[in-house]
Amino acid sequence: MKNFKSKLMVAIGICALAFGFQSCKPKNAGNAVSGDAAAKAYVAPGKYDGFYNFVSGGFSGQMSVYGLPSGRLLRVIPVFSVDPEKGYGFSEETKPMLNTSHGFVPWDDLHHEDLSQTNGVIDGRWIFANANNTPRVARVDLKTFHTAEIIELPNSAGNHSSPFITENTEYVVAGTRFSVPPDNVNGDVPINSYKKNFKGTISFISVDKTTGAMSIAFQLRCPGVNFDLSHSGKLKSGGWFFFSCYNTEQANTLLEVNASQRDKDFIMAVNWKKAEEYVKAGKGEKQTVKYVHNVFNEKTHSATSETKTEVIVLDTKTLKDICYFIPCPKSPHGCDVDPTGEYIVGSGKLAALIPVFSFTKLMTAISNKDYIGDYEGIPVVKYESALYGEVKKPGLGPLHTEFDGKGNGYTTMFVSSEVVKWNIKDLKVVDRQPTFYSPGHLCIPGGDTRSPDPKYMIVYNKITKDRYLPTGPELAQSAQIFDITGEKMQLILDFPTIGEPHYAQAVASDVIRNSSVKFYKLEENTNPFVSKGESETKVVRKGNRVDIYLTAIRSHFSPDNIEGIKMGDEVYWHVTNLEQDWDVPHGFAIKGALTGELLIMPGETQTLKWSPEKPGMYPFYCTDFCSALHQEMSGYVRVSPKESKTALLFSTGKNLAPNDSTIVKN
Ligand code: RUQ
Ligand code: CUA
Repeated sequence: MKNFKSKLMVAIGICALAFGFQSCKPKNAGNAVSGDAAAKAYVAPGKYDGFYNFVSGGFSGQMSVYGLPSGRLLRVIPVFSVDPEKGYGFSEETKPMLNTSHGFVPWDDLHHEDLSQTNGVIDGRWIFANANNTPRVARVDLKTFHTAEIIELPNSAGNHSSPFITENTEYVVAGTRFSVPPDNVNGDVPINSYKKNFKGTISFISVDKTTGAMSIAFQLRCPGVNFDLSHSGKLKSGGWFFFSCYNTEQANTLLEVNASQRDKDFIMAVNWKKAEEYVKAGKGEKQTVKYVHNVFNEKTHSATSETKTEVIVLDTKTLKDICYFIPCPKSPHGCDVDPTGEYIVGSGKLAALIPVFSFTKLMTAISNKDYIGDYEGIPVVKYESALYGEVKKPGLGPLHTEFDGKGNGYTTMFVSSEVVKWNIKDLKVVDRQPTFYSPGHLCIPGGDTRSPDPKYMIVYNKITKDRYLPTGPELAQSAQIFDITGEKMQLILDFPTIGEPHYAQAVASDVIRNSSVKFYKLEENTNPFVSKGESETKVVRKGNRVDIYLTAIRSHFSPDNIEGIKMGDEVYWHVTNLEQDWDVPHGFAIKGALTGELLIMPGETQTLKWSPEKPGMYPFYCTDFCSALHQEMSGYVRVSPKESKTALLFSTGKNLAPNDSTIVKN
């Protein structure tokens, strides 16, 4: 309660400063929608949206895909959390995707996404996402909208400033939010030895140009601060990365007070080309660690999980010319780079202005050694020497900025609940519009790339309050679409989101939709348990392991009568969907199974593990309404006591030989 109060006091304090004790929230939410808004958001039935919007799911651990401007939910992609709807994390083939050095982790907190780029332009191949809690980075393949790969990050905790990519997707970069003792030393130390023992780490994950395969190229060992957000440079600043840092006080308790002491924290500028040179020159230390790398194979339809034991670490204290600190007022959150690569915007959560730094000035300051000192061995550039200028009185609680490529930045104001458009050259506010309420991230298609596609801007709000019909204490979070084709931003639609949205990205639908996979070719299926036709189906017992090779096609399973399963058996249902047509998945569920269902795409094989709990009759059925006779798509499996003599039998379309004593007589 006390904490909440003090937070409130800070907020009210800032409010009072800027607005002379007016209320922070807009007086009356109303609908704030005017004129032709409905027409602008309307996508006629049967018509496609012009954009895909990939929205992080926050504590749902998933990513959702919306159409813009309609706000229609198209898909939820399971990434870091198990998903009983799709069987992700429940099927034997997908379980390894959620393996970590801590074991199987069925959940995470997904905050940020970044679409792959070629020459600074979104290329529609992959989208990367971060797991905040158990540090990982995922790659989702946009041909299939499936999670293709997940890599764990050693020496990290609270993988928040992640994943952000370079202009040609050479690297995905991930900075740790919590500094912690490195993995190869004893972490069993007093918490108040923070200043001595805790370190920050930034990971550079390389991405294979053709396959997208990720691997940790190197890590930077940095001072023990909290890295919050990040963006790569572009064009002239292309070889650089920028990270916002807070808690430069290095507090280890009551951060809301103790990490808000300094007037300025930092943006850390990282010369990654230089870091690359040091790695090539063998300047990195090999550190023994343990992390896991999981890869999904589209031919076997199965994931494999591999444990890695080594990482290369560069020490930024001793290796000069990699990192520089730029002072940035007050607990910066967002760290954004404009499309030209010249301007770097830091958004101090507690600051009453937005500083805009100049890359050119930064370079001059560095070559002139225009420093005010150093912070743990890293030079601190003089604020004024890197500063292009400040946006004055932009609003309260600036968080994130995106760009329209026409010379404007758009910044969300968490405390004053608004989005503010400002001109990058003269730093004057051009327009401000209320949002409902307390916006976090925002997104313009391509808004963090060299070439934005500025038709819409979407704002993702943290608080929904009175925007929707009440649904108990918890309301769906709210996104709002603004038309930004004119000088003034125009609100055109609200839509609810899955989980809590943080960053989101959008791209014109043509960049992705034409390469979308429609179904998997059955002849290319190399899952070891595939059945390529009904003639290949079988039930095989080895000790107490039973493998059931099953097929699904409209509208039956083969086999659909199975007897001879016994108590103590471990049963593996390997279901192959024989369909070779778009949009004909089959589902598979069996009574009492302690997992989810399977949802099997055409041409795919997925496996459900089942250990029956008691003898009896167990129906199984298809869970996806696949044809007029979907309700007929079912079967029975008989489970007998361990010591019974019930023979192993399976069939489709004919009755099994009567199995004697167990026939129920009336
Ligand atoms: S955060 S609301 Cu990206 Cu996790 Cu800023
Ligand atoms: Cu297959 Cu319903």
